[in-house]
Amino acid sequence: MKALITGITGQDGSYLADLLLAKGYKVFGMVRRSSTETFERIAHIRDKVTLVQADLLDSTSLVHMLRDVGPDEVYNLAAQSFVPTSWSQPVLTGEFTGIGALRVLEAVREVCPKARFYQASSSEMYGKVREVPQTELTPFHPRSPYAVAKTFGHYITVNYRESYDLFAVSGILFNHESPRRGREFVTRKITDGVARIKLGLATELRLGTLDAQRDWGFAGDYVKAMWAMLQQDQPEDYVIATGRTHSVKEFLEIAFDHASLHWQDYVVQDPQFMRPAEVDQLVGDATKAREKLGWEPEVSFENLVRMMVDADIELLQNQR
Ligand code: NDP
Ligand code: GDR
Repeated sequence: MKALITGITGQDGSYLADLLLAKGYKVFGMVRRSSTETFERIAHIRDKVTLVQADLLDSTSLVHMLRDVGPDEVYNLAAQSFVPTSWSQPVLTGEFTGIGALRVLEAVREVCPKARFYQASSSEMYGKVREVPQTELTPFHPRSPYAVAKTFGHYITVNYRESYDLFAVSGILFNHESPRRGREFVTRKITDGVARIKLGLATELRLGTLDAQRDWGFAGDYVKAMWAMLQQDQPEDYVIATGRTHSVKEFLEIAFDHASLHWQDYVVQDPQFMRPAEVDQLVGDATKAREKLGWEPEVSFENLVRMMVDADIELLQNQR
């Protein structure tokens, strides 16, 4: 089996590549041209995957890539994925995160319509939530240009499935984190901050709202659900979540406590990290995934936080 992953250099792409290699897939990864390589997260599997240059903005490059690879499965994980950047670069976010998904779907329809397609949709689409917890049937109310773009990506996936009979599915994933998470996202920002403070490299940690709540899981668990969705008889959409919600404050408490520190001594609230619009209480109901995919999250919230703190301390110690 051949799988193509867009966004292989990102958090999820790297975990998905690990999973698919372990299952015996030949793994191809789409990478965009850059003056410096961004292959840190796939350094450990660099000789096991084949990288192909293409860009979400360039339809021709996507068509050529699919012709060269001839994939059985396509996972579209590439996107501008940071919510605050979507306010400062809304058009670019729409192009990458929204229309980018359409370009990949169009290329699949033209080149390899029998390939199975996965779209990385997001709980951010629920935004100003209509019900708690959220299911596959909960209406969307996106609250950022990122979420609006993801909502387009979601519906265009559903539309291509219904219009062209593609095996196209959308995974509505709630936040998932790991030691490979980008450092600007709040979880990694905190665990990196704890590690810096613990090792005497920083004296404070500047954050936005501490009352925000999220349904946080472990990325390594979530990529298993992506794969499982493409192994079903019928293409359907699934919510993937833990069903539990925690505040930024709770994350801080566990992370600092794990390093024997008190967060109140170091955390400073800074208006520059506040958002023009926040989402409400995001908490997912993954009953369908549990029943149909047999999927369950394995890493608890507490263990996720501790895993990330340990990894960041180790990383910084090794750099000394
Ligand atoms: P990351 O930000 O870590 O990775 C994004 C990837 O997209 C990178 O590989 C990046 O490449 C690539 N990319 C961005 N723009 C382009 C482009 N124009 N052409 C080609 N590649 C591009 O995201 P995650 O791994 O966390 O998330 C994966 C997907 O899942 C994203 O679509 C995200 O929006 C979505 N999602 C994530 C959730 C989460 O909690 N992590 C939850 C729900 C959805 P480069 O290395 O060159 O920058
Ligand atoms: P999110 O993740 O917006 O949920 O999107 P992020 O970690 O950026 O924010 C989570 C919450 O924490 C609050 N917060 C801060 N956030 C950041 N980044 N930096 C801070 O200093 C800070 N202080 C408080 C935020 O206000 C927010 O409420 C992630 C991305 O991976 C998306 O691509 C994905 O679709 C969703 O998760 C599900």
